[in-house]
Amino acid sequence: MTQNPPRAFPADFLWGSATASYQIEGAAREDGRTPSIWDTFAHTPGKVFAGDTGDVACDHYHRWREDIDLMSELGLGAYRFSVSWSRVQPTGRGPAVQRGLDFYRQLVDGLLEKGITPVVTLYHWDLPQDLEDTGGWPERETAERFAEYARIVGEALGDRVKLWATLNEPFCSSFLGYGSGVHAPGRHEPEAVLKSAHHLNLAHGLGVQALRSVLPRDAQIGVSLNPGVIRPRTDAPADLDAARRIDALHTRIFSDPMLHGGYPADLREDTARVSDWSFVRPGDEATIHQEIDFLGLNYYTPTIVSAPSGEERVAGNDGHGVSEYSQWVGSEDVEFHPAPGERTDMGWAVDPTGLTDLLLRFHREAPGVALYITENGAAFEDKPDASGAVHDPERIAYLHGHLTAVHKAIEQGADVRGYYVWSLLDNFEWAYGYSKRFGVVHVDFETLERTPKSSARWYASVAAANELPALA
Ligand code: GBH
Repeated sequence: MTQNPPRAFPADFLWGSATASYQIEGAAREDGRTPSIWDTFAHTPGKVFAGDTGDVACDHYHRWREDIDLMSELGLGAYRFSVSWSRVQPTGRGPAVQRGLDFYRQLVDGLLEKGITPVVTLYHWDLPQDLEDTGGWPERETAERFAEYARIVGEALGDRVKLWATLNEPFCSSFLGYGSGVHAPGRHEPEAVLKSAHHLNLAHGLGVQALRSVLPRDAQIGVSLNPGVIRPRTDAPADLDAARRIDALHTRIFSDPMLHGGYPADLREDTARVSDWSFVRPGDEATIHQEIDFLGLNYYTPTIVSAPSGEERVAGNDGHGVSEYSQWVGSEDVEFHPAPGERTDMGWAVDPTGLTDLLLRFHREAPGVALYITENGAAFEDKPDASGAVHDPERIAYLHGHLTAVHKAIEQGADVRGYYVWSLLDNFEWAYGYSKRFGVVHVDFETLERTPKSSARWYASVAAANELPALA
């Protein structure tokens, strides 16, 4: 058996962990916070597994000091978290709530005291319900409100936070929120998928402008996307075409306007019977096309597609729950196939080669833009043993494989500056509630006790060495 040689990472590589506000904070009705679309959705019977909600979640809102101590003990150098819009600006409009901003200020100060670099994501899916009530992301006004919110948070934290991302995975907000409906707000409106994608893009562009206007010059501004790694099942032209269509919907609908200044022509053609795209106004594509300092990439598993074959298909399974509605507007007949290989508890195939491919794609497409893996990780059924310890060798193997894949991309020239494991804590896994555990730290959802899993110790040792060991 050949052993992998140890692999060193670049100096200054950031080793971090990531979370999102609705998934960990709880305190849903405290200090002036109003409901977001996820509060409404989770409290709607039948939408989330077992009726779980984020009302308490990991109670991070009250236990943030303990969580910072955990990161510090593990020696994690960076922490990516998101801000709850409705905690800071309760109706999504108008003046900010000081207590909301204070929470994030304290958190940031606590991180900085321990030498942990904070990375703020402004929007990780929890739109203030009031903004959904006036139409949500399919309405242009929502993008304008986002820019105002971005400025508020930028002004409040700009003296301390150097890394800023506008959105997390706009694909999920639009395609899963307004298409398949497995995410909040749970709507099924084909044209709204495209409109919301456009307004999320616009929110990004306007948000970058707003941040630039209030942040110091050395602030690094970017976005986290979850581009699909779409693979055709065969080399047959019809399968290649299916892959092209899904790549346009999953990835290029965001990355093309953000990085290259315009929507792909093939996407407009593929969706012509759903929309004439008249919601794109002159100048919008230029607004979306802001210079960014980094591109955050979230990766979990590749997607295998084919042209319609008449075989049984994995209908509407978006990897976050099964819906009878397809989110693939204009390409509803494309078939999705399980990727080969070992699977995580989400049913997602473990395939690190997709991560190397993804990094190299954007290394080529966005030369000069720093890359971060802003999420990567796996769900497994982790349980404490009799002694209370949690052993998760599958997660260690997953992380080892994917960090090897990151290193491969770096060797081939990709400018990867950091990696954030998803997630620091087991948390509210959206439509799956608390049934899926992505944390490197185990959370007992009865007692809220945190226990680092063996993967947390392993990851800490990699971070400390700045080098990937051979897998024992
Ligand atoms: C991320 O979403 C989230 O940012 C994070 O909050 C979440 O907890 C974490 O991952 C784990 O789920 O079938 O082609 O429609 C990842 C969501 C799941 C979206 C897989 C794309 C398959 C795409 N992704 N899904 S498709």
